[in-house]
Amino acid sequence: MYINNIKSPQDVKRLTTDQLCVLADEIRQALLAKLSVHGGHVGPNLGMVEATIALHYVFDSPHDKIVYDVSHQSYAHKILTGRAEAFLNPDDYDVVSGYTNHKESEHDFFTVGHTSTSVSLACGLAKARDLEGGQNNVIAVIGDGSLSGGEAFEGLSNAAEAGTNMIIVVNDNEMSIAENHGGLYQNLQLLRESGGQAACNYFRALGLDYIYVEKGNDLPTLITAFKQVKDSTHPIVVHIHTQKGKGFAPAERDKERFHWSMPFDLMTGAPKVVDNEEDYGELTGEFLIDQMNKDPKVVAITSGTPAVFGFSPERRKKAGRQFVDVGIAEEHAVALASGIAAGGGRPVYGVYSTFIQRTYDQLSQDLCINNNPAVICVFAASVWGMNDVTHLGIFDIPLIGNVPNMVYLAPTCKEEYFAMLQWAMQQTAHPVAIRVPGNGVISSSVPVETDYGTLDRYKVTQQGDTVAIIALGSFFALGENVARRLQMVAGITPTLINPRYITGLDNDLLDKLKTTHRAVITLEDGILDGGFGEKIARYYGNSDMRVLNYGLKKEFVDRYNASELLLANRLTDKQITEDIIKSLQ
Ligand SMILES: Cc1ncc(C[n+]2csc(CCOP(=O)(O)OP(=O)(O)O)c2C)c(N)n1
Repeated sequence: MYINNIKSPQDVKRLTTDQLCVLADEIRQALLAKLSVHGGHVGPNLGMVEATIALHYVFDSPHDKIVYDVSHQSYAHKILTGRAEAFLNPDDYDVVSGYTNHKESEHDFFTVGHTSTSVSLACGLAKARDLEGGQNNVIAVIGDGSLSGGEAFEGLSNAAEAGTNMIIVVNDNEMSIAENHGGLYQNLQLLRESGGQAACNYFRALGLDYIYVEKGNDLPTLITAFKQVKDSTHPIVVHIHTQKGKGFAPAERDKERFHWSMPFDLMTGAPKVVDNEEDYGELTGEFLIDQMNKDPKVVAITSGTPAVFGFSPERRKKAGRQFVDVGIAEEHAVALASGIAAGGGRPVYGVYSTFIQRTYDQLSQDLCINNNPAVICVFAASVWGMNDVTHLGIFDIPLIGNVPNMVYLAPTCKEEYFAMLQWAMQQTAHPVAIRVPGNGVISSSVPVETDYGTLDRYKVTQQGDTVAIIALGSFFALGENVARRLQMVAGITPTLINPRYITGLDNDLLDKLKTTHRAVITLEDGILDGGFGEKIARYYGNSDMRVLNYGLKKEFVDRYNASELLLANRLTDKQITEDIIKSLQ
């Protein structure tokens, strides 16, 4: 086994081409063995095995610097740069992250997980090298899907002007997570079909040099191509045509399903665990298809992640032109939604909390200054969302909640979520974002309102005294538990409040609490700084009311255990109750 002897890229360089081909097979087997029990990005990594070996064979990492876009395709890179054990030894599977990680290896230059940034980051490394008079190669690897993000264009355009060494490997496997969308893909197709010879060439039009490699999974061909561009004195694109999921038939067949997968059966590809629990993505997709049938002006928008709100290939087909995938273009999606709303349409943009981080200016400028009634459903916005440091969903409250005119709602259960969504889609007075609960689908028989048009009215769900618990969205259930425990332990019947509106204060209610309550507790499923609870604390600043704010610390946590993180932030009902009792003494 060659794979066992690869401790660094130097060991790759010692192998013959035939041996490298065997190494590619071994890497593929190791990836499949790990991913089938651990889960992870299957298709992107299987397709990049040969290109990664060829890169490390030809270039001299870390002197030459390879920057991976998203870096979800960097598993083979990890294997070749001293981290093979994390793919060979089940006990070590979690020693490495699923993305490049600057803390993990000198061969990883950035910790990233969002798309379309590699060319910009590499431009920066190249600029720093040039300022220092360095001689190394800088290589950006970027997928065809990630080219649809605006930042990729910005990077390419800037790279074209740099005039020094910069190699951009475009890994074209003809897929984003789902199928690609956008005019750019006609040109990539033309380039593939013409063997890179077509006169109309996106990259050349920007001023970049260009070569095409049809056999993107053929090691000798890749080695020849990379040798050709090594030490280039100008920016050059190497467009390689690869196969997503290469070498595993189920992943070659169903590329979308195997972009990222939970553990699966190695023979059939079937998932090992079938999750039959309701989820908000599926429910939202179903709801929106129904709304589309009733109203031809309803449009669902995604930026390259259709599954986030249940738009499976079947639902996309059903929705027809009432569904738009803009590519991985979050900024455009927000502005597009604003435009559709301005034109009288009823847009609903479904997006993960972590990816809407890109769009602060579009939210503010394109959407909210213009006060257009677009609707945004924000998913995985929770401590129980994705837990990679690059994909955290705990920063959206300060981001979205502080833009004037925005109405950011936090439903606490399924019934409230759909009532809010229905209202948001019918009204024309406000841009509305909805923080889809992150604590699983909870059904409640408590009646919910259908009209949320009188803004910032909080709902008192239990009237008590002394202590008021204002429990936002997915933390409402935690608030209920604290209320019960406080009753049990201290005999206090607290007032329990579902604030519903993240973006505003219910001044009347907060004032009323002053007469019969000594402490107000706020709970939010996100970072505290700039968040919801701080607004309440500020409101009571000039009063005798004690305010305890509960939420997460502002920090970049990585691959955390949610229960442990909650405990570390004193976010269990027991800890909170203890604090309340102490503060009343
Ligand atoms: C800003 C941002 N939006 C969405 C995503 C989710 N996402 C991860 S990979 C991916 C598709 C990337 O496609 P491509 O660049 O072609 O790489 P491939 O997986 O096909 O190798 C998407 C949409 C992301 N990581 N970052």
